[in-house]
This record gives sequence, structure tokens and C-alpha cells, in this order.
Amino acid sequence: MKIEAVTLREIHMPLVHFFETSFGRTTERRIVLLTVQTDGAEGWGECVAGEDPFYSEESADTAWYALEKYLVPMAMGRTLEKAADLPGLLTRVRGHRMAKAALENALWDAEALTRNLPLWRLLGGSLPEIACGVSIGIQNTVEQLLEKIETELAAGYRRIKVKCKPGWDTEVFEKIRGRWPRILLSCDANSAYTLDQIEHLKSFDRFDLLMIEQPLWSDDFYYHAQLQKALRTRICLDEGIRNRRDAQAAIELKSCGIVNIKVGRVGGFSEAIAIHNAAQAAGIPVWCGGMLESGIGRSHNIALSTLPNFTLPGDVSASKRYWKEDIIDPEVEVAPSGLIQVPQAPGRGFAIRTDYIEKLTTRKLELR
Ligand code: OSB
Ligand code: MG
Repeated sequence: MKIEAVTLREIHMPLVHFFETSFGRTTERRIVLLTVQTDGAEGWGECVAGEDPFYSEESADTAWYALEKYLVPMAMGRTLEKAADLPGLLTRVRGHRMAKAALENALWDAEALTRNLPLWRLLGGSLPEIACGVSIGIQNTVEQLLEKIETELAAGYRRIKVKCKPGWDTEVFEKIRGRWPRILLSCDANSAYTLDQIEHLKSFDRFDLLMIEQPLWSDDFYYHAQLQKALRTRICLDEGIRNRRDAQAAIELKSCGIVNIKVGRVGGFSEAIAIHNAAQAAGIPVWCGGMLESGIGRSHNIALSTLPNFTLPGDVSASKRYWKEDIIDPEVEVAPSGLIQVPQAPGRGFAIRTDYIEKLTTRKLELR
């Protein structure tokens, strides 16, 4: 595979409904898309960096900068046997994992097309369908949240995750459990608590949650291990796991009992697979997280979720939950059973709506 050209695009897409976490509210996504032209095929990647450096250090702007100035030039003109060889070319750049992932994943996309294989097969996946959950943001009122949960359960989703923070937690869980005592329910704090709140966090145990996602600092394993010792509920780490070594450290330190894998957060498919394998070897289940992706990132999340240790429902849900119109065809749909059927076509299995993307584009840069 020769890397002949790369196009960066920024698109703007309004969300159907605002999404609020402990670090803020998003109403419109600014998404960096990347196209890689190889001698065999054109591959697409999506950078999951947010509009602001709040979930992680990266943002759409830092990703554009890292790709334009460093990552794309390091890869340009190179001939690789496989996409998995790309990360080795980029190690000199520290961090910028979401930017790196956009480039690496686009190459996997191209490799799958070139080899006429579904992307999920190239990744080593085997599950024919994947189980879906939803992540529901903080709402203006608890009643609005309950209505949303009702809608998502009726649509078949198999796990409800609610965002939480101090002031939007136990009272909310109480109301949810009062109405749905048995559903698979989890919460995600996006680092909204400190260990001083350990007594309060221990009170989450009574809600029989599947997990508490990233309750403490985004860069911490030590305090999470202390908290995990005091909890019956399993902790799941999201922000804290940047690579396979992090996953192994967190698992050995008993900082968590579940790992959320986001292919962008960890720098691309190669590292995501390595984390999956390390967790599997340690008997720790994983699930695929989401970053309010457009259809391109979504299709890549579906492919990744077919690896066998993705045994818990992921945050991979239908396009229409986020977008009036998605940039892929067909859009991602979830069956009433709460499952997504994995596409059998070569590559990502969803066509790119290039005309529509062109309309949404606010800046574009072709590199050769
Ligand atoms: O912590 O999982 C998170 C969205 C943006 C940033 C961080 C997170 C999320 C979500 C949304 O929970 C998941 C989705 O794409 O539906
Ligand atoms: Mg999370």
C-alpha cells in the first residue's frame, strides 16, 4: 500500500439533541475527516477529537495541526505492507492519539477495500451482530431523562448509561430504579468526583449498576484502585486508558473491572486490538465507547465491536439518535432486538455520501 495523498476536511453537523456531560454541553459537532489515497483504494477515517480540549487534551484544531504538520508528512509517499505498520512511523510524535487514529483507521479502511475483505474481518472480528446500549446526557429535568430512557428501551437498546455528576446522581438513579428495577444500567462521571467523596460514591452500590465509568481523575489508577476496593460495583475506565500498557497496569492494580475501548482515544485500531487482547487474557470484559461520531467513525466502531471480548453492550447506537442525516449510506440502524447486523460488504460496509460531505465542509486541505 503506497500512501499517495491525504485530504483533511472539517465538517459541521448539528446534533438532533444536545449532549451534556460533567464537562459541558455540545449542540453541534465539528468533525475532522481524513481520506487517504493509496495505490489500491481510498480509505476514510474520522477524528473523534472534540470541539474543545475537555474530554482529553486534543481538539479538532490540535488534530488538524498534528496531522497537517507532522503525521501526514511522516506517512506521505511511504509504502506499507499493512495498516498496522503505520503506528511505528508516527512514534516520534507524542500523544495526539486521536489525530493518529484518524490516519491509521483510514489506512485500515483502504486495506480492507484493497484486499476485498470486510473491515471487521481484517481486524480479526468474529461476532455477526453487536449488542447496543445508549449513553444519555444530563438533561434539564429528571422527567426529561426518564422520557428519554423510555424511548430508548422501547427502541430495544440493551443497556442504559446515564451521565452523572455531583447533584445529578443518586436522586436520579433512585427515580430510574423506581421505574425500571432490573434494566442494565450504568453511569459515567467523566471524572466529576474526587476520593473525598468516597462515602457518597459507595452509596451508588445500592442501585445495582453494571459499572461506574471514570468516576475520578482522568489520569489516575491509584485512587481508582482505592475506590474499587471500597465498592461492590465495578469501575470501568475510559479516559484513563490510553494504550495497552495502561490497560495492563489498571487491571493489575485492580483500578477497574471493565475497560471501555475507544479507538480514537487509544491511537487507532492496532492499539485498540492490543487492549482488547490484554483485557481478554486477564478475564476483563470490554465494550466499545462512542464519541458522538458521524457514520464513518460509527462504522469503524461496529467493525471493532466484533472482536470476541466485546461482551458488554457498547455506546454504538443508531445514526438517527444523533443526526437528521448521516454522511453514510445506509445509515446505522439498530434492530428492535437491540442488535446491529454487521455488514458483509468489503471495507467499512457503508458507502460515503461525498456530495453531502462536500456541503457540510468548512475547510479542506489536500496533501500529496
Ligand atoms: O465519556 O463516553 C464518554 C461522548 C463524548 C465524550 C465522552 C463520552 C461520550 C459519550 C457518548 O458517552 C457516547 C456516544 O457516542 O453515544
Ligand atoms: Mg465515558
